Amino acid sequence: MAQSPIAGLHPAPTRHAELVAWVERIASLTKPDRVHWCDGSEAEKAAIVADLIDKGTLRALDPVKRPGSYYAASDPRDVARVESRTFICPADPKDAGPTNNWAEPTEMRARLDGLFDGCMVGRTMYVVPFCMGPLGSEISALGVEITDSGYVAVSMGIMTRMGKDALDALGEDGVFVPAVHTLGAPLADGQADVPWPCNEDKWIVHFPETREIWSYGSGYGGNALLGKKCYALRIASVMARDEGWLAEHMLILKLTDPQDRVKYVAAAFPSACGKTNLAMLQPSIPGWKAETVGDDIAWMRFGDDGRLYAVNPEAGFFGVAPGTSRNTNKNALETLATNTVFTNVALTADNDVWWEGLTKEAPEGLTNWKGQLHDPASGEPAAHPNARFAAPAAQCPTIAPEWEDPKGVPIDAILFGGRRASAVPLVTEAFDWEHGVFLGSTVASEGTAAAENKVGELRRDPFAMLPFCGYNMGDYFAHWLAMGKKSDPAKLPRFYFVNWFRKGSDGKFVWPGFGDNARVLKWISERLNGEAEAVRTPVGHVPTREALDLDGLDLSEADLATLLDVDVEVWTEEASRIPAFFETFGDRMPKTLWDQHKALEQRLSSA
Ligand code: GTP
Ligand code: SPV
Ligand code: MN
Repeated sequence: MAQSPIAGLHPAPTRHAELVAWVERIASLTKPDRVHWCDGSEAEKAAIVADLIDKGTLRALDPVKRPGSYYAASDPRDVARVESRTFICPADPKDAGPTNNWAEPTEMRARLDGLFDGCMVGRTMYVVPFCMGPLGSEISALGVEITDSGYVAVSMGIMTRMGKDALDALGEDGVFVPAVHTLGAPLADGQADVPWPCNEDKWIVHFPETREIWSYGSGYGGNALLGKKCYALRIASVMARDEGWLAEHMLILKLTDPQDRVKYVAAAFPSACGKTNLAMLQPSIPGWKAETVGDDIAWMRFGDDGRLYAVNPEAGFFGVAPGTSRNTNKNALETLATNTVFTNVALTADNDVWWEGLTKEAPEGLTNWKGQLHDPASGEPAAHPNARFAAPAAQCPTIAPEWEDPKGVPIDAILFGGRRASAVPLVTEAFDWEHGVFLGSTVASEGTAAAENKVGELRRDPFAMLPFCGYNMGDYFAHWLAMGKKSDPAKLPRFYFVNWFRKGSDGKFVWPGFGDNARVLKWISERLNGEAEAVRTPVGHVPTREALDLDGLDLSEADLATLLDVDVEVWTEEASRIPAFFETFGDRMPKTLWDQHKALEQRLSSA
């Protein structure tokens, strides 16, 4: 083989011929100045960080207040996932379904060939081997991300098991998902770099049939850290469909009651709707303990005992900063005391970080995420609403001892939720698995800053997977229904629908949320034990006033009515909006869910 002119391409630290050939192919297409195979060591991280500090991408935070931590501010045009630029490209558009953008795969490949040709000129190409899930677990899966962003390489080191161990796990012929990422900002000879290179044009592309990922033009979050949404949800959901498991946008939580009885809970809430916060919850009720297994993604499969086991495929938290405080989520704050990368938060005069909600008043002399002196009178926030932290999960004070257990944890309850100012009660229990799947399929939520869609506008986000399902969502519903037939009904988790975001006539949240969400978890846990009362309503079982532990809460009778009463008129209207959504899936929509809709209408009309 001819020696490549690209520095660092040879020798490769692996005998995996297919991997080496792929890296050579991508290098000859993208034409980087040099190639670096990441080993995941501390020395390597220090070297990449030093280079990023040199370029102005990262800034070291105060080494006493925030050891090992860095600050980055993105280009203002690169602040969140870009759903309009995200594509799922199977041969048949029907297999992508009505909720995904699709492009003909041959045409898309030709387009990508053009975009990636020379895209890394002047830059280093990092080869980042990673493992999603605990190393050595049967549930885990391997990937290799090629990226020309040092920030992405460092972030992947926090968010995944990255480096030599993952490469070793691949051996000489292990299966990996190839993921190519570029900022789309080649540097001509002598051209000065910018702190946050990116391209106006962005393409986040998935080929589910060949299990490949190509990402162009963005350096932010889910667009660029390809192990996360691109692999662990979009590609993994396709693998899961084919292999009979589930890849979900869910937190995983361990709940221990005062009698030391343990329940494991998974919960799917749309982006920026409370997963990280519930996963790290500090219960406000005495005797109850909550521990964290995962905050964003769950991979679940049935064990030999017929129970559904979940693992967190990630090794870090990429969480929303704004709104995080001692009062709302002290465990998150303790997690990010060290070794954290903050992006698009505000910088304090003494070289620490700040965001809206961290403290009541903004400190003097803040630099906002755009690099300007913050003016509190401007009405503009100092931190971008989608500002985030990347921190190692192991640093979380409430991390569960079993969070890396290769067999996962057995799930007792699956929660759905979203931001709903009206209609949806605090908590509802599904009648059975099929009704639970129906509830998941109809999730709607008010938009957040996590993606570029309109903030506040209500949209359907079934199973909180709208932006993350790698195939036809009608088929996805059918897959969930089929999963429910794989085990004894008594061993299946039960489904619940929660809503922390109900607003009163004053426009304020009625429910205190955060640590008080433990009260809802308590009811769920007691329901699972057959100990708590409920009212049967047309939409499901809702707690009686007495069954919900409201001790010490200041809620009026009117507040409780808002939180717990099911208004038949409002729900008849809600139900009438479901068919238009279901119809978009045509013949891919399972009849079972249409039957569920009909049954809901019948329960409403006879209520
Ligand atoms: P992604 O990482 O985007 O998938 O989001 P997430 O679901 O993990 O959301 P996260 O927990 O980061 O919450 C997003 C925002 O919702 C933060 O600003 C939180 O402070 C706020 N939030 C979370 N839980 C509650 C709650 O119980 N009540 C209220 N009112 N706000 C909450
Ligand atoms: C989300 O948007 O659901 C996130 C952040 O968790 S990102 O990694 O950017 O997808
Ligand atoms: Mn998420």
